[in-house]
Amino acid sequence: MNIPHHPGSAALVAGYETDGVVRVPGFLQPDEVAAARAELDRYIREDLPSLPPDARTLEKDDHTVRNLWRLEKYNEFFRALGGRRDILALIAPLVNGDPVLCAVETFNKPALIGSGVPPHQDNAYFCQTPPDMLTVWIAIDAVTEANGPVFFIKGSHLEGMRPTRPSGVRGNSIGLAESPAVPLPEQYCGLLQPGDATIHHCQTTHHSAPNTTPHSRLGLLLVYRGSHTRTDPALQAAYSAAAAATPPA
Ligand SMILES: O=C(O)CCC(=O)C(=O)O
Repeated sequence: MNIPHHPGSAALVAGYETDGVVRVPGFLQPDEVAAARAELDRYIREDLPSLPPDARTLEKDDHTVRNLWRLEKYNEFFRALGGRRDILALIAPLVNGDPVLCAVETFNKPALIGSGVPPHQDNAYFCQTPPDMLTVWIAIDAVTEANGPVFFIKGSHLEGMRPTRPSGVRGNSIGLAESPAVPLPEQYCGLLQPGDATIHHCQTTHHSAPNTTPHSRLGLLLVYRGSHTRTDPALQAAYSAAAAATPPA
């Protein structure tokens, strides 16, 4: 990781607090990206077939991986990555406390068939109060305008939780009841080179389009909360209902 003035870069913290999303170039070095990719390939090939269904969501072909879930539980390499001291030091000021690794997962967005992600706020899934929780979204493949980048609405994290509805999308079961009013050209598009990352707040509205290109758009996600957060029963009830409709959520 090569972040100016890390840990606790003032610019990074200020950008995150104002916008609810920041870009971190070079979050992983090229050799670290290559190691993560190799381990994901091996894990999908050798481990995934014998793991429970909650380890993944498949695309509509019922074969290609859309998401890997719970890598922190099922895989030592990714549990160790999520526990790296330099990463925890970067995250601590953003979650206003001691970071707890909650999830390591992927959004594979495979070539040609990668499905879209409806507009949502992650805290509809995480259900934490106060909302001191975030996602580090690391590009393993290049993310281009064409292959389904994630669009974020800057500042939306400051406006609280919006009404939700079940989306019916496998892997993203709960979405916003109403589409965001901000036009796409005014949203922040997370264009990334391999190893770059974005960090977004759990209330930041975001979404992505399907990938119709011949280029895969693999993202590796590390999710953290502050150790002081607690589950909000109202958010949890809405999430459980949506997840039951399209398992695993
Ligand atoms: O990778 C994507 O397309 C969507 C990612 C997402 O929804 C998230 O990071 O919470």
